[in-house]
Amino acid sequence: MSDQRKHISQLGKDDGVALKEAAPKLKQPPLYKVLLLNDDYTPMDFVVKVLETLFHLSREKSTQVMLHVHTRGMGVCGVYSKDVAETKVEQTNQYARDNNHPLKCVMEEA
Ligand code: TYC
Repeated sequence: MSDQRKHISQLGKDDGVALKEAAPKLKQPPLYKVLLLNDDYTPMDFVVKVLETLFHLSREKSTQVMLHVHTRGMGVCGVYSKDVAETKVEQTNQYARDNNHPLKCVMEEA
């Protein structure tokens, strides 16, 4: 019998071999921390404005995050999906460049 004929004769038959169903691969998409880096030149009030306008933090929380970055070297502005994090980083770095400040924003997987 040809190979093709054998396949056709098997159609719809149960040969007694139990096939375990593959476990569903349902991982949550990764989240990303958006981080501000400290530098010696960007004015504190500019950093606070960035946090208020681009990250929608209150004045109090923005001041707290800015001071954390100032004293510790870096700090988290927020945690987002990859697309949103990429946009926040780009907006922040562009806004800093437009205003001639060396402020840098980066992202890392949470
Ligand atoms: N270190 C800056 C200063 O003394 C202030 C600053 C804070 C800069 C946070 C960047 O991400 C930053 N003017």
